[in-house]
Amino acid sequence: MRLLYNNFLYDATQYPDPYVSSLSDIKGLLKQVIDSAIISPNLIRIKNEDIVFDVLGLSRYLRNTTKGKKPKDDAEACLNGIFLQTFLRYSGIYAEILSQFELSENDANLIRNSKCKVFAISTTFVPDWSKVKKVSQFIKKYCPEAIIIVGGPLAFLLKISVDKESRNKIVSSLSGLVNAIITEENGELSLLCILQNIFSGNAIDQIPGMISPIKNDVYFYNNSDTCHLNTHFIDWSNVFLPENINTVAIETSRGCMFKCKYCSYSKFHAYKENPLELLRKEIRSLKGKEGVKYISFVDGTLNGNSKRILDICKILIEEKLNIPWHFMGNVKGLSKQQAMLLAESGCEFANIGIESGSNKLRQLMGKPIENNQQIIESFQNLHDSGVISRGFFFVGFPGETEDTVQETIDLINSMPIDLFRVAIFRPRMNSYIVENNMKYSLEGRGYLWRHYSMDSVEAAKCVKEIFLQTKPKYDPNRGVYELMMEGYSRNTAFQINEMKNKLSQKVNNGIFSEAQKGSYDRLFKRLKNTVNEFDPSSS
Ligand code: B12
Ligand code: SF4
Repeated sequence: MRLLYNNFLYDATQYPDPYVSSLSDIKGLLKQVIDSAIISPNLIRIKNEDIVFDVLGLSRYLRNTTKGKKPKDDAEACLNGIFLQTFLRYSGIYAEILSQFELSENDANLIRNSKCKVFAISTTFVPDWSKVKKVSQFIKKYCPEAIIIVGGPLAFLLKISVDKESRNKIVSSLSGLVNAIITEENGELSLLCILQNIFSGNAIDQIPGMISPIKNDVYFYNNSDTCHLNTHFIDWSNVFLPENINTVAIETSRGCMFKCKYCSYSKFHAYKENPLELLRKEIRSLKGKEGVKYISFVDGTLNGNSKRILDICKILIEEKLNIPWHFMGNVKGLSKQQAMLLAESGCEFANIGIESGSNKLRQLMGKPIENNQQIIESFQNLHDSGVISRGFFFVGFPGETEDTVQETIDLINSMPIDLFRVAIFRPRMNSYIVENNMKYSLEGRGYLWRHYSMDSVEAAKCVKEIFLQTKPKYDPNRGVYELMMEGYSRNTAFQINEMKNKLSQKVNNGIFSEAQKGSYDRLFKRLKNTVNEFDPSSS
């Protein structure tokens, strides 16, 4: 719970905004955002207990209180490190992955005792530079002679969108800690070049594609280096997966062919497809890989190219991999044939960006969806083929009003959707909308913003309204998928999630009053029985 709050506070206070005059203003407004939206759809507070849960936490709590067992947290293998490790191996250089996200005391020992003195930090999941500084300080503490190289999406932004003054500030803050910042879209070639120079005892302060914080000099390539996705595939039989990893990520293309105006990803990454023969080899290498229960395709829009997605499904079928998978995609071209092949090849979840039930608002967003009928038909196709459909919406794009929110509610209630999520709009740095903020009278960042038709506090209230006025199909983070990963059957996972949603809806509708107490208690008891009927922790 605290983590969630921290994320919110962090986000807004990081970028104090002209339209709120003081930190207490920020905190006050944030509290309104949080109180309006988050407690209801994502979390539930259990009566007489001062604990707030998401659905996975709740199911574990109910089980643990009766059985006293503590389940482990599973995790997904992230591709940033694995991809670079694979690339370096192809070039004859051995690299080890130290940690996916946080560094622990165990890592401190590894750093201290390691013979290796070159460390690469990836910024793939890092939203700001303070984290890079913290990680570099951690490494230097245990290995003062470490050579630290930073790369990935945040570093790429230094080249393409950060002004000179801000760039200098960032770079100087890393002076004495970081030896090279690779600013290429991919950066593998620069990394290889730096490593070769280190191994042959040469200086590394003037390599194309990097910034040297020591000299505060920039050596950009004129053209971006190429992405090695076209020539390399990840051979999973050679990748070490820690015990808690049950899902592997696969990327078959980079960039996205669409240009939604709120998106910060597609703008700088031209769409590139990986040859499917490499995918076939990668899939083959996964066969029999221990511990892998799931595949997560991380392409921006896996089914954006309607012909290619059929070929991908055919490869999965021909290779008889038999591992369930999920993807992020679009309704465009999601025909009966596509849905059938998705199902036959093991696709379990289709995560589809819909964003809004208003045709007009979607057009303003530049979302490649023709009309609500197209959404309904494609979800029907998924439903008929047995793939779980999960629709993603958000509230607050400029132009959003109470009426467009009502259209979203009406669409969710009228479409054959299995699960959905609704988020509050967040203006993303480098998206079209932020770069053209004047056009929308858009001010603010993170979860604190306002524009000509709405502000984030109102958007948060609308998220809650959508949750309260729709069927109980809301799927929070750590929801149905994670319950299934824990061993619950699809049916049971859906039941648990629905009951949690109904409970949250009742709580928000004042069911805690004495007169309605019985209804809450009955529902809670049923939830408890369902959770305990099957005990995944013993499976
Ligand atoms: C999948 C995904 C997730 C999944 C990850 C699950 C998994 N199993 O991997 C989940 C849902 C968990 C997730 C979460 C988040 N994500 Co995310 N995610 C992605 C996504 C779609 C794919 C990432 C990926 O695997 N790419 C494939 C790999 C091979 O590419 P790569 O990591 O970019 O690495 C290449 C280059 O960047 C470079 N490179 C990377 N690191 C380094 C380091 C060095 C030294 C060098 C030389 C090169 C280099 O080389 C690699 C090979 O070419 C990207 C968007 C995208 N399509 O890339 C967003 C993306 C990475 N996510 C993003 C964000 C912001 C987040 C969150 C912070 C969101 C949030 N607010 O909670 C969280 C952070 C999670 C955490 N715990 O810290 C942003 C990052 C922006 C940035 N850093 O500037 C991205 C780019 C999306 C966006 N909005 O633009 N995410
Ligand atoms: S489809 Fe998704 S990844 Fe592509 S531009 Fe739109 S939001 Fe971005």
